[in-house]
This record gives sequence, C-alpha cells and structure tokens, in this order.
Amino acid sequence: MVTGTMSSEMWDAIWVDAGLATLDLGIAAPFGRIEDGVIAVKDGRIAHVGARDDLPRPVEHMAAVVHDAEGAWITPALIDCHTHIVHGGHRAREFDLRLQGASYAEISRSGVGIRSTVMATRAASFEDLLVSAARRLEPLVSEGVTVVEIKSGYGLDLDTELKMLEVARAIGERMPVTVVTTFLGAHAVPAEFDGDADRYIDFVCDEVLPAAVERGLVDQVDAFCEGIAFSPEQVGRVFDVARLFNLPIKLHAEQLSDLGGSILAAEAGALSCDHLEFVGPDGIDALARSGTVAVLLPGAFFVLGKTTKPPIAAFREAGVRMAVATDCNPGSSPVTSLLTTMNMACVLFGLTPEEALAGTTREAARALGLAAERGTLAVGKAADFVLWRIQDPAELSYRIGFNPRIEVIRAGAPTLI
Ligand code: DI6
Ligand code: FE
Repeated sequence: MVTGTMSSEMWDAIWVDAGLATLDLGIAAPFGRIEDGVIAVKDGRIAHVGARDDLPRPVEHMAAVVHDAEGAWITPALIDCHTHIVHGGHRAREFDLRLQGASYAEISRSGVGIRSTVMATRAASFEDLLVSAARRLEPLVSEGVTVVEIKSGYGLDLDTELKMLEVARAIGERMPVTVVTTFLGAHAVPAEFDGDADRYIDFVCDEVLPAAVERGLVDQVDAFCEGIAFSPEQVGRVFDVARLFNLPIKLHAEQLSDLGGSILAAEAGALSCDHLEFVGPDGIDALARSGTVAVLLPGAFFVLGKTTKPPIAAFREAGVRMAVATDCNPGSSPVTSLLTTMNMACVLFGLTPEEALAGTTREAARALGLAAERGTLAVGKAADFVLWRIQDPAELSYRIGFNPRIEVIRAGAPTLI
C-alpha cells in the first residue's frame, strides 16, 4: 500500500494541488498517477502520498508548512544510473573522424579512443577533474537528478583510478546529489599492458580494486565485455574479486557484438547489464530470470550512428526491467541531459513515455540497488522529488531542449539550483 500515512504526528511539510506521478507499481493508473494529490515529508522521508480528498483533517492541522504546488506535476527525482562524468579532456577530434567514416571500434583499435581520455585524465589534477565534472553535472542537477552513478575507468593505473573515485566522492559532498561510485578498472587495456590483457586483469584484481575498496571508494564493480575490451572469462575474474568484497556488480555488455556477457552477469546476480544492443534470446532469458535491469543508453546509440537497437519488445515480453541513462562520457555519449535521453529512448528505441520516466526513476533506482529507498513516491522512501510545470507526465519525454523543472526537493527540502 503506497497511499497512506506514516504517523499521526505533524508532518514537516506538505505539497497540495499537485498531480502525482508516483511510478508506484501498486497504483494501476498510467505513471501511477494521482490527479489531485498531496505529498508530505517528515525527517527527510516521504510521510504521506495520496488524494487530497482522502485527508482526514484540514492540511493546516497536518503539516507545519503547506506548499501550494499550483497544479504542478510531481515525480520522483531523476536518477542517472550510468555515467563516466569524471574524465579529463574531450574527444571532439574523434567525433570528426567518425563523421568522416571511421568506426568507434577502428578508432579504439588504433590506440586512440578511450586511451586518449586515459592520458588526459592521468594528466589532470584532482581539482581540474572536479571542476569539469561539476560543470557537466550542473545541467543534470537542474533537470531534477538527485542521484548519479559515476564510474572510474579512465585511469587504468592505481593512482588515477583512486583519484577518479575520490573526485566522485567529493562531488557527492559538494553538490546536491547522492553519488554511487562504480569501479571500472576493466574498461580498456592501457598502453603499458598492450597485448597483455590478462596481465592487466591480474593487476586490477590483485592491486587496484583491493586498494580502492580498502579506501571505501567503491560501491559497485563494472567491466567492459567486448571484442575491443575484455572477454567474459576476464570479466569473470573481476567479478570473483567483487564477490570476495561483497560488492554488487554490473556490466557493459553486448554493445557492439554478442559475447554472452549478459549471461555471465545475470548468472552472477548483476544489478544491471548496460547497452545490450546485440543481446540474444539466451541473454534476454538470463536477465529476466535474475531480475537484472537492462540499462538502455540511447545517447551512445545516437552519437555512434548505430542501427542495431536493443530488443525492447523481447525485453517487455520476457519481463526484463528497463532503465535509461545518459552514459555521459567523452567518446560515445557526450550527453548531459537525462530528459533528452528519455526522448531518445522513446524515439530511437520505442519506449513509451511512461517506460522512459520509469527508466530514470524506479528502474534506475533498482539498477543501483536502491529500490527500497528511492525511485517512486511511496511512504518511507527518501523525500527526493521534482515539481514540473507540465500538464501531463508524458511531456517530460516529448519535448527536446526544454526544462520544465520548477523545483527540486531533496531529503524533504528545496535545493538551490
Ligand atoms: N562503453 C561506453 O559507453 C563507454 N565505455 C564503454 O565501455 C564509452 C567510453 C569511451 O569511449 O570513452
Ligand atoms: Fe558506459
């Protein structure tokens, strides 16, 4: 039961005259909507969600502060569950090369691609990385993102992997977002290990990942399973270490080809498998069985000019849950708008606007292991939500380049943006 009340004491604040898109699966209406809704908070958590007519007493007697939402729609705050937002430099030259016909894989094999960002990230100071990442994060925060996942993976040496994760943690302290850090040491083979991916995986497993965990810098572990990166066998070795440390796992899988990474990840109980354009029927079954979230990254599909789409209809049929994220990174997805990404998920992949919004709220929370805490408007969850000047929640996926956010509430209080 989502609509309901936590206790009869006074709430800290209540919002009235709002449409609520709760995204709660317990409410059958599209978007889990409640038309003339009220939402109350206490101690940073949602204390009540329901229809105004169902309140037993006048609102003034129920909450210390009454906010008039003036007909706004309220949704859970957005969650960007897959980013590489901390990195040095840019790859505009590579963009130009791709426009002239070079493929992402060719550029990667010629030793540029991710490796050029590795050089720039190694050369950047902690402060440079922090400032540049904060600039990219600002537009996301302004669109109502209050949780962002940030990966390492452009250091590929001990010091720089640690530096990236420390920057990610610092962002969580200095900006109005909750940061989930992901160790992505197995992102690419760095130049100093050229031709010896196995030895690099040894280094990641024996030295880098344990050191990062010991410093409390790792919330989750990811890897890139692909012909231009690591084999399922190599990824499996990284997952074994993650398991030793009791860390949740996720995987970049089947972006450019089908190596069966999704099956490996699903069988290892991964929270999410990300990209999945080339996933086959066995991978889809494995994801459905394990409840692993398929994280769709239409920004990368769009920027790389790809034509093979993730099998959305088959995901739906099998009951695979779908999240949507920016994949904000300098190579394949220099995207800093989650609303635009939702539009791409609809137009390019065929999601419904409801699936796109669920993908950046409820399912994104699940992809980060935060479903009990976040992602829907439900009593007991963190009071992170957004007021939007829209007439229907589908509008969030429909417009491009337009930000209808009125206000972002984080832990029950308005944020300054
Ligand atoms: N897939 C991605 O989307 C990013 N990494 C990956 O494994 C892109 C990395 C880059 O090109 O810089
Ligand atoms: Fe990625």
